[in-house]
This record gives sequence, C-alpha cells and structure tokens, in this order.
Amino acid sequence: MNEKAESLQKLFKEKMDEIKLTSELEGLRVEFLGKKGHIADLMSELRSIPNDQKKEAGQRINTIKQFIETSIQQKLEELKKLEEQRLIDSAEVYDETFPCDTNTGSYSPITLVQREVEDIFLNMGFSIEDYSEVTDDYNCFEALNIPKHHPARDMQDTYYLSNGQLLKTHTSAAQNTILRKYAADLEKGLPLRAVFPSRCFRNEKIDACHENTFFQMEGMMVDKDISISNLIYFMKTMLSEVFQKDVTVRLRPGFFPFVEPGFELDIQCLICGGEGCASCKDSGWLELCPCGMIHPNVLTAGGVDPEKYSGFAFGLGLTRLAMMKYGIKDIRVFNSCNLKSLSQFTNSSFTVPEEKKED
Ligand code: FA5
Repeated sequence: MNEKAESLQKLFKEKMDEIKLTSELEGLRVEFLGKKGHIADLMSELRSIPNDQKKEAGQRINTIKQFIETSIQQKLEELKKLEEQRLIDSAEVYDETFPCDTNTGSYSPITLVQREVEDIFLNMGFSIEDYSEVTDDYNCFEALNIPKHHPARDMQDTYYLSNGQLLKTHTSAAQNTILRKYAADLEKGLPLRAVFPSRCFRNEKIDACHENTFFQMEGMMVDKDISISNLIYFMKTMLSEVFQKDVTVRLRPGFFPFVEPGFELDIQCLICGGEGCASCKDSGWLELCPCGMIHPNVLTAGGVDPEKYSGFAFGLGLTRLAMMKYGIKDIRVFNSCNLKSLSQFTNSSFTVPEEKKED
C-alpha cells in the first residue's frame, strides 16, 4: 500500500507539473479525486489489507488526498493570477492619438430588437414610456401585490442601495406609475396602451440563458372589457412581426401575484429547433414573455377601478428575444464588452450625428 501511495503521489506531481491552464485542472482533479479516481481506487483496496495495517494505510491515503486537494487549490490561484496578467499584457493598448473612423459603429442586437418591438407596438397605438432603473420596494413589489415576506420575492433578489432604494428586477416595477399617469384618461374614454423597456437587475446565477443584467419590455393595456383574447392577439402579432416567420410558441399557466390568471409564453428554441441545448437548458423551450390579466389589487393601487376596467400585462424578455432573433447561443456575449462578437450579428451601422461628435 505504501509503495502504491508513493507512486500515486509521484504520478500526481508529474501530471501537475504539466498543467499550464486553469481549464486543465478539473480533468486532473477528476482523475485523482473523482468517484472513480485513483484515490477512490486506493480506498477500495483498504478492504483487502490486514486489519492491523488498515489505520496506518488509511491515514497515508488521507494525507495524499489532502496534499492533492491543497496542491490543486494553490495551482488554481497561481494560474488564475498568471492568466489575468496574460490578459492584461495582451490587451490592446488604447492610443487616443491613433487616427480612426469615429463616424460609424454598430447597434447592439438588443437595441435593434427593442426598436423593432417598439415600432410594432407604436403601430398598434401603444405609447413608449421610460422609467428609472432605480426604484423602491413599493413599486417593485408592494404595488404589485407582492407584500413583504411573500415567497415570490425569492425569485427576484436584487441589489440594494444604501439609501434603501433598489435596482429594479423587472419592468413591472413601472406598472403602478403608468397606471397612475393614465388613470384619469381612462375616465375620459381613452384606453391605456403602453410599453416600457428597461434594463433589469437580479442577483442571479449566471448561465447561457440567465444574466444578472438583462433587458425586458413591459406592456400594458387597460380599458373596458379587455380579455385574454386581446392579450393573445397582441402577443401573436408581435412575435410574427419580429421573426417574420412562423415560430412555435406555447402558453401555459404561470403564477405571478400581479396577474390573475397568469401565463408563461415560451418560444421553441430557435438555436436547436427544440432539440435541447445549453441556450434553452436542454428543454427545447425558452421562457420569453410571461403575461396575464392585471390583478384587481394592482389596478386599485394604481388608482384604476377594477369594477369598471380590466387589462393585460406582459413582460417580454428582450435579451432572450435578441438571442433567438440573432442566433446568439450564450447570453453572456451581450455584457462581454467584446465588440467583435457583438457587431458580427448585425450589419446595421449608424453614423454619429454632427452635433454629437464633440460629446
Ligand atoms: C417577470 O419579470 C414578470 N415581471 C413578467 C410579467 C409581467 C408577468 C407582466 C406577468 C405580467 P420573469 O421573472 O419570468 O417574470 O421574467 C420575464 C422574462 O424576462 C423571462 O421570461 C425571460 O425572458 C426574461 N428574464 C428573466 N430573468 C432573466 C435573466 N436572469 N436573464 C435574462 N433574461 C431573463
């Protein structure tokens, strides 16, 4: 056992010396510490050695195991520092005297999709509203029928400012303000039709389809006799205009305290065609646009009489829509600041207006 332990440690040191990248460390960890790794093999051999030697052999294996764990951790920190330094060394040096064409650039795919959707809703008589990304607990939760300690808050942890305000987790945070703004118009017979795009923030575990900073577009329509049919009509029209082709969507029940009934509108993943991939978490579907009929408590909080008026609301995931529209497999591309990656999705360039050039 001792000999085996010695040669295992030697083998580990040799392999460790060859590791040059953090990404290679995981393979080494699995080879030695994994369920079917060398250490596990040694452990299973413990059974066959005499009882009086078991304790010593077990301690020896544990010592090697700890040695391997510590070495991997140290190497990881060492390599991370080296990789960071390499990145800094290889970064292009910014030379502000270098002559370049400052007239053209390209729009982010999110901006393009946002404008497209805005145009679609403008044509359907909606107004476009703009609200702050910083809001408060009342607007983000309380006014939306999500009182303190409601479990729905767990899904939307966010970043709090020292003054008690917070970064909005969803565009629904502007619903109350919009309802108040147009409540009097409703009484004059003018329906409320508004969309309001914004950046949203969540304390979120990031993966191929979740970011901590992403865009949504909220929409609301309130009038007399608004029903689910109106909601479905607007959702269908918007999606067929955006994609200019048939896309498969599904509507299923969804729970949001500010709508009743509530729905999840999913789109079949256009990256894998519904087969399942990292972009859709292997489900073939991507949650895109939850929606529903505005809850009477929300209307009341917004100064609108739920006995007289009804309405629908939706929260379109703009970043995910851009992923689907431009075939972007990983949401992290958007915040990567990698202009090469971002500009490849669109040929739409813009020209800086003369008056802005000095800014
Ligand atoms: C909401 O945010 C609700 N406010 C939507 C709503 C509005 C429901 C009005 C009913 C009526 P949800 O957390 O599911 O719901 O987010 C809405 C959409 O935003 C998701 O379908 C998804 O497309 C997008 N989204 C949510 N979280 C993330 C994230 N971390 N990264 C990228 N997109 C996200």
